[in-house]
Amino acid sequence: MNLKDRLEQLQKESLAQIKDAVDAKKVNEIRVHVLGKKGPLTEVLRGMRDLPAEERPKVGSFANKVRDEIGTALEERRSELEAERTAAKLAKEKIDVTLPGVQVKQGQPHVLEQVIDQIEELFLGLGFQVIAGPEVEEEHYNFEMLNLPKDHPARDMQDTFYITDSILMRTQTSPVQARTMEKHDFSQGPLKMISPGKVYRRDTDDATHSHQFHQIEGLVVDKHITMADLKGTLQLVAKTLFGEEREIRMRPSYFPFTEPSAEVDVSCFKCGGKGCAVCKYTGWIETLGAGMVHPNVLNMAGIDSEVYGGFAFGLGPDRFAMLKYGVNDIRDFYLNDVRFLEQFSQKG
Ligand code: 2NL
Repeated sequence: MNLKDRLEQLQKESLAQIKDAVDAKKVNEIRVHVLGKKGPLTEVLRGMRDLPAEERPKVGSFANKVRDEIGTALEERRSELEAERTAAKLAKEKIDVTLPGVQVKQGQPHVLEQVIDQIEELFLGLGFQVIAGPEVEEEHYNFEMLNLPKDHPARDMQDTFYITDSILMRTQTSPVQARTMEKHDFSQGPLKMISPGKVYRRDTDDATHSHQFHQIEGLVVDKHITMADLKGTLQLVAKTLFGEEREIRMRPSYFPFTEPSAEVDVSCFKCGGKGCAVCKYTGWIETLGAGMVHPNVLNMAGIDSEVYGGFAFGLGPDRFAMLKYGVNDIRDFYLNDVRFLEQFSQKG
């Protein structure tokens, strides 16, 4: 076969191979094989040495043409394959922007926080301060200052988490009031405060007891404070939390830090007072403890009980929330199972 025929054959074979190449790697293999130093084209060109001088330019120029055509075909196939690859990749990566997105769960304040917030709002509106204090407290502020002397049964080791002989987990939020009374300057106006927060009792947890729960205590101290002020304030608490139609009644009771003391009942929000399972067929639900601040408590805080008087009350947000939402196990508030908590979502 003469050189020209060999070149034509090489051209035909190469172009066919290039057309059939399935990927860039194959295209490159063909390039290296056909155009490379040890490839057939180089070999054919080397054979030109043996041609008569007058034929060399013709065959040489044909050889160049064949090489250029193969080079162009290689480049075209390469870019064609690359375009195919890009198209396939884009088709695979296509996203459907009309698909629904991943649901982001919307949280909300814990149900107890919601109840506490509502009470805080009410009292802020009445010009009370909201004051927090330490949960690890001195025995002195938790007990002595509240007229609970050393031998008082409420101070029993059995009921209180003691940390040392004189440091404990507060059993009520009243030490915050005791600390505030000590510091209060009556030339600046009356003392009006609530103290919401966590309290601790050495109790075995069950449906109605938790070793840690919440309390909100309120305290007003000024000249000429009467039990009517107390009753009006508690009336407002009952209506705010349980509805405008609610009434309250006060029954005599005993607390070491108030005298006189009262248990406060709210007319049943479920039956309106006619009697039902919620109020145990009495028409009333016990919700608060309250009273006029004991003179000893005022005097111990450095306030002259001959001049100043006050009222105080304590309520349990846990109990309020249980009543309001029909929760019958206090532990549900502290297990933090989202399926329970998300039932108290505030959104529409
Ligand atoms: C209840 C009873 C009460 C108080 C708390 C108080 C605080 C000071 C002075 C006088 Cl500094 N009293 N707090 C008064 C009466 C009752 O709580 O049953 N709470 C759930």
